[in-house]
Amino acid sequence: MRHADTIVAPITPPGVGAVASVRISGPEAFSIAREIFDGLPASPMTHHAYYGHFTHGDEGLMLVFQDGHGYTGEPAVEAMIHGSPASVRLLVEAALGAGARMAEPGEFTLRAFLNGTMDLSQAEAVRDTVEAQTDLQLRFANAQRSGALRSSVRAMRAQLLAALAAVEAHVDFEEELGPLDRGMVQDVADHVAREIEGWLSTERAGQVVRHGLRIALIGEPNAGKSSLLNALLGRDRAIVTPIAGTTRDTIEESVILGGIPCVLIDTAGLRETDDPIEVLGVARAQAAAANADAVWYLHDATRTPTPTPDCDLLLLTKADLVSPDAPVESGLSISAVTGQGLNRLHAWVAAQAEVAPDRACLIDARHAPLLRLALTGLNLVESTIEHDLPDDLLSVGLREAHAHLGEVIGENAAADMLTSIFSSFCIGK
Ligand SMILES: Nc1nc2c(ncn2[C@@H]2O[C@H](COP(=O)(O)OP(=O)(O)OP(=O)(O)O)[C@@H](O)[C@H]2O)c(=O)[nH]1
Ligand SMILES: [Mg+2]
Repeated sequence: MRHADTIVAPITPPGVGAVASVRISGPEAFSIAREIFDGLPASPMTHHAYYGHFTHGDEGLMLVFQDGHGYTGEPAVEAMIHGSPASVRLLVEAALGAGARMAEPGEFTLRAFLNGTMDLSQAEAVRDTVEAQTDLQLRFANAQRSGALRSSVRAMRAQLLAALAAVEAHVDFEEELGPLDRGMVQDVADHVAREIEGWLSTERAGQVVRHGLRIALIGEPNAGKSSLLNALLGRDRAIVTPIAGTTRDTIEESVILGGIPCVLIDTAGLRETDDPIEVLGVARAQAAAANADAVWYLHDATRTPTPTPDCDLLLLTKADLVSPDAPVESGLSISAVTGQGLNRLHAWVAAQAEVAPDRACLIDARHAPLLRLALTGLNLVESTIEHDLPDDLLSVGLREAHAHLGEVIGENAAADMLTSIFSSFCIGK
């Protein structure tokens, strides 16, 4: 798709820096660049930088991307100037005066998608890449940006399309072609379903990497919840005393555990009580447990074991007070005093985001529901074969799976869907 207008925006963050960059993209990018900059030759080479002076009073470099190259896939330049807010503003104003229009948030990437330099899953991964805060977020975003999901989806769609063509040919020309090879259709449906299930098995890890984990620390009074919070934070955040019922309100703190951004929620110890303040605290603790992604139940290992309520991980606290010969209960022994076992808590969190080393991961919440819809189409194919129903039902199922997979990569994407996806980008992306 060719765009009629030329857009401009800073592509570096606002504020003071050594260097700032402004991108101009569209059919008039070079002529506008020439009006505001004196260093561009008559036939600039793509991926080359030219030095010169800008009419607004700065000097710097102009990077050139010829049509079909560069980020947006259309003629574009990127000016590198001094990172002064005034210089950036004046350069953008000069470009606007020369006929450019201010770019909307995400509009450069929208053009890249519409010009075919990337599919929708890669465009989403661009957003995830620039927003990545942790190593894992960056690694998974990079895998998706390099096209891991795209190539898998395209291969699946090609197989579905081949099966669909065979089915439709038999529906239309049954007499000439004889009966359909349903075994072939079944094989394609099985194979694609397995591939989709492989992706869906990474959904939780992807969500954990993207959004992190909210972990509620739950247990009886004095179990050591606040001490564990402090030990994992590495600072004295919550009040710790030997008095049972010290913590009343919930206390939330962010911390990176095992490379994953976590929110730890310290809570009031669970017990029957007449103290009206503590009653409210216990209710908050129960609500925190219900709303968390994971519940760690802490039990004081120096006390007799009690039935453990439903939880994701049982922690036996105060391991430093327990003789090494004491019978070992099932659960992870930790000590907030000596730090014993804390590294295993980091490992437990990291394991929540684990996928096979050669696997990319579903990181965008938009993708898993579409993949599940595609699976529904494949289920229709399988039940049609199983119950020996007519061939047209095979077409319906294959078509459905093909279309929903297409939505993942933005095939035939509706304008309003694109608007909603790209509006979540920042200016200049
Ligand atoms: N030796 C030892 N003492 C600990 C450890 N963890 C906690 N304690 C002690 O146990 C007592 C209770 O600790 P807290 O962290 O306040 O327990 P809590 O679960 O937050 O208690 P509430 O807020 O009352 O529900 C304090 O005296 C702590 O010093 C540990 O690992 N080793
Ligand atoms: Mg406490």
